[in-house]
Amino acid sequence: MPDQVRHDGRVHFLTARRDVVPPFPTAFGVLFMLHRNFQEQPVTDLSAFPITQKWPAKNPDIIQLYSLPTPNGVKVSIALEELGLAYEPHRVDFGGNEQKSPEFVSLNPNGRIPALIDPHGPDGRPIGLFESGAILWYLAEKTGKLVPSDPAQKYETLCWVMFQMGGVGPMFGQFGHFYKFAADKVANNSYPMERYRDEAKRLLGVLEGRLQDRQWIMGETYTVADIALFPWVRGADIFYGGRDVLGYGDFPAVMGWLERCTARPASQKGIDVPAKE
Ligand SMILES: N[C@@H](CCC(=O)N[C@@H](CS)C(=O)NCC(=O)O)C(=O)O
Repeated sequence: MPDQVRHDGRVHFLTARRDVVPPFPTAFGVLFMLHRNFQEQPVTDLSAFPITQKWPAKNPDIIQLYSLPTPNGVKVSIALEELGLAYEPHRVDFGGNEQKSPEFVSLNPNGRIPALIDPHGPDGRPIGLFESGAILWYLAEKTGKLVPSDPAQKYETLCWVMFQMGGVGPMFGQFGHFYKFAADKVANNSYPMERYRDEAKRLLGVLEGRLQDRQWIMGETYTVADIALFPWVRGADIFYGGRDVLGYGDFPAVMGWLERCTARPASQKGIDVPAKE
């Protein structure tokens, strides 16, 4: 509907609907204004993001997530579920190498999931993000949730997110590669598998120490550090079948924490996102 401007001194229908002024300052007028604003807020334009050409947004006013249910992918869907933020998941098909398509790479030059567009980023403008740790941190800062408010605790949380991003993720990933996916390529050389197996076990030992007397990585508060880490400990078992070779039984505190993390309703919802069509 075109904008109406009536110069009768009282009624002003302006382009920005939040500026619409009702003709009478009564309760009815307020309702009238809210109704118009609710109905006619402009829809966010995401056309500046080429990824939306391949994966069109049904609702461009909510967060757009480009992902798969892998350990890195589910970190973001689990955080979004914990935060209760509305989002639209788009499935990126590795079979078709879609993560390397020009449209995907336009959002993440590294060609890996997850990536995300928040239509309501800093200053209310759309923002594109990649790297799961950066996305988790962004969501925590945006909402002030899943991170302690105390500055020192906040940076301690960031240390554990980095521990996952620089340690657990890459090392567990390489372990899975040599133990499961490329086992035939290293059949005559056990060194690569052993190297990453031992490093993964060492990292599990670090986590075991941290979780000795703590419910969560940061103690009483469930944070993005838990969300960054637990999908990898779960994934090394589920995706790589590494439970025995990594000696999960030797890490009882980690196993208890993994159970607590996985049992959370938001984890249960986020763990299979985006679902198979
Ligand atoms: N450091 C990145 C790693 C992302 C990553 O490795 N994603 C994997 C799935 S878990 C991927 O997209 N692999 C496909 C590929 O490498 O082509 C992050 O945490 O976001």
